[in-house]
Amino acid sequence: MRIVDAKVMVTSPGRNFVTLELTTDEGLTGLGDATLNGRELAVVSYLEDHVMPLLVGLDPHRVEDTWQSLYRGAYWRRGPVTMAAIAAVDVALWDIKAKAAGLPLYQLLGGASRDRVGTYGHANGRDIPELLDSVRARLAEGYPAVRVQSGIPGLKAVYGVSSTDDSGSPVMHQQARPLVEDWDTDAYLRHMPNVLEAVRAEFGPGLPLLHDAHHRLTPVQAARLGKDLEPYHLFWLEDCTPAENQEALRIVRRHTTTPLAVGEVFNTVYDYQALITEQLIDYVRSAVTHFGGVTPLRKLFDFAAQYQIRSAIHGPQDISPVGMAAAVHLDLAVHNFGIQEYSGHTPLTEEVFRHAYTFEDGYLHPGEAPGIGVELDEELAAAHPYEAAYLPVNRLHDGTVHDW
Ligand code: KDG
Ligand code: MG
Repeated sequence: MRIVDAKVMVTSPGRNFVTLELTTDEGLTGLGDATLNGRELAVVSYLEDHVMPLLVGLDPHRVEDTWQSLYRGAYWRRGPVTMAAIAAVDVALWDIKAKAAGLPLYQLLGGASRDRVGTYGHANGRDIPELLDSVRARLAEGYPAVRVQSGIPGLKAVYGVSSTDDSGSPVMHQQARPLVEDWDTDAYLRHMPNVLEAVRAEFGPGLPLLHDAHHRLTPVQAARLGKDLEPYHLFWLEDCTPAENQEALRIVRRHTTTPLAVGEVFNTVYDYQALITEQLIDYVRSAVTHFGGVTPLRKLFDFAAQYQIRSAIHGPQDISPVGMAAAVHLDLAVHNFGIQEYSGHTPLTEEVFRHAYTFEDGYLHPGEAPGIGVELDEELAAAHPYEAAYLPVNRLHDGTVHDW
């Protein structure tokens, strides 16, 4: 079998998604997600100008070899643009291989290690009463675990909190420049224990609760937050410090038993090296889409398993249903699965990307369709073309740019 065609499509059924499609001489097609939120067109160019011309004529069964040649062959390794492009190729090749075998992808990854995949949903509120309502809504939808994000008194805008969208997805502003949000770390650190206290008082000790600090704290601030939240027994505290500095987590870890989750902006195993070998974290959070695909993410999970660290694949709405499908196959197959982030997609997105994976009573299953189980409606996708959209930027009260 040979690859005879490669094309990349950008569609915006509510937000932008980048999809690679590979076609073989036997008529099989494979899809891969290459969506990099707010920088989509850079990945399109990387694929169209530098990767797709190299794929035509290759044997699609050579998944590992193709991955290695794209990673090592470019000389310029790593980085989100490169790894999103490689991820799309990797997932499209796995899709073709599994379709050729007539099996759902999870069977090629060793088969199911569990019956269904547990998820967490997002609850947001501008204040505590609104957050409690949002947690109630997630529980009514069946979610077994909930991430809680709350507005902070004195701040106009807070990450993850939208007045129009209760799904928990960060707001994308359809305009030429990013919106500016405000931030005050002291106010946040004072308020978060009240938030968790109120949520625990309302929903009891048994509900797994997560919180995302979104890289906004210094190591010592993160250590304080972890300690202050210990009475509320978080499932995890996510991205407490800026991700570039692995050593920061040593300080945090020394001071708190709150479990730590890191990695949604990481793109290779090297970003995790000290975090895993020194057991500084409890969950690895990379997305199939941003980590170079199923091939390296499987290796990361196996490496993490040696240190009792579990998987928690990043699954915001800016991962397309193609990336989500690949994630759910991995979730079902790996032994050290932890939890899957999931907040669904808009009805229009679900029409553009028809998928075999299902979400029932808070649990996902990849389905039994051969491959990753996603079909793209190209006509509908083309009817919703790319729209420039940026994540907000974050500034302190004096105007200084802060981590987002
Ligand atoms: O594009 C940025 C989002 O993917 C990110 O803000 C979502 O932090 C996030 C999460 O945990 O899902
Ligand atoms: Mg996050």
